[in-house]
Amino acid sequence: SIMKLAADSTLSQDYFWMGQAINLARKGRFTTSPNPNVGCVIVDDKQACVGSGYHLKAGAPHAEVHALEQAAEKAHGATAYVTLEPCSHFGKTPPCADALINAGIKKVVIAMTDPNPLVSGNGIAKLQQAGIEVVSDVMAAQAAELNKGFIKRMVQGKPFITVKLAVSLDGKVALANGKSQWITGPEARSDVHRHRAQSCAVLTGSGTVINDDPSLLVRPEEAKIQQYPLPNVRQPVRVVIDSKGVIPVDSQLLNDSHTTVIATTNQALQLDGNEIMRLPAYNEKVCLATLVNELGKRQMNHVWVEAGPGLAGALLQAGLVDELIVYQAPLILGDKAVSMMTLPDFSDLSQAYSLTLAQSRQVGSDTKMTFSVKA
Ligand code: AOF
Ligand code: ZN
Repeated sequence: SIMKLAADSTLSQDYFWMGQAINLARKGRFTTSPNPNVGCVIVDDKQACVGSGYHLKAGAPHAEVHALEQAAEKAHGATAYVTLEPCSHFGKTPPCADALINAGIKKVVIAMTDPNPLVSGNGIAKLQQAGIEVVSDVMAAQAAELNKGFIKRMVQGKPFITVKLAVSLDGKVALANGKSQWITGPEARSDVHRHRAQSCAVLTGSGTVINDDPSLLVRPEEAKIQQYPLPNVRQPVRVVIDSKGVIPVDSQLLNDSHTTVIATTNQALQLDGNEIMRLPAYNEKVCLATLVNELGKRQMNHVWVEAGPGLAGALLQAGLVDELIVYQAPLILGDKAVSMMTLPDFSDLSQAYSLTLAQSRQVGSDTKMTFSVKA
């Protein structure tokens, strides 16, 4: 009950401070990859915050280091709240567990263990061996939500894949004649830009490039992100699946100042100024599973897919989709229009893909639905 929660002050304090640490961690969401988002708050025995920080960029100091620097001697005897188990390894920076120990921290509250096999429990063990009390699993689900991509790559070596669809009320993505621009409203389009900005890669197919000639870049003025302009906001890598190598050489995404990766089975394809990723074929097209593994090897945590019904359906059938984000506009396009996914003709309802609705909210005049997809 509420009374019980209020009486159990340590528990409510832990939730309060971890909530603050998670909010801080979120500030790094446009910049930390391939590293995770991590926040840290240091609290003294009078429940005053004496230091806080978050991880901004791979190679730069970890969250704990910023918070300890701010706390200085006040860290002695204090409690540190960290959204991820403090690291125990020498990476681009020295171990945070050592920094916490050396600063005289008395207690460390952690949201979740670090899935990085180099750390994974070693950070907690190191702290405990130094006599520090460690409490774990405080707001674990909220912390994990922040690092879905990092966690998946650490555990499975592959990126987390989100497929985005903009559909009408009747689940259509384009008219029969191919016209599809602006099914959803400006607020939904801004939201898409914010997702792109948090992704390591934006994946599309040759059909989308041929039909729409998109740039697939994050346009800060459309994303409406408060932190923009940040010096180190990075554009996601654009990846185009072009199995046969047929996209026009004058396509926008081949001719701007950012590099595009073309995934192809065409051994002869040459493109100046962009990267060609030659992949094995599967049913005469790029093998999607190999592509996804390759993106994992390139340290991509989160891949955002903006593609037509063919690629979206193929990824779903290959069991490669982790999440589906559908923006549904209050428009009815009719049964001659193009459906959102190309899938085989099912004869039994048991063959249908069954998703789990994780979140639903209104974005402008559209509805945004987030579904998790079971592998
Ligand atoms: C922490 N606090 O703020 C972060 C952690 O190459 P490095 O030195 O930056 O280490 C990267 C690894 O450290 C990363 O894979 C993850 O396991 C952990 N990230 N750990 O204690 C932080 N960003
Ligand atoms: Zn660290």
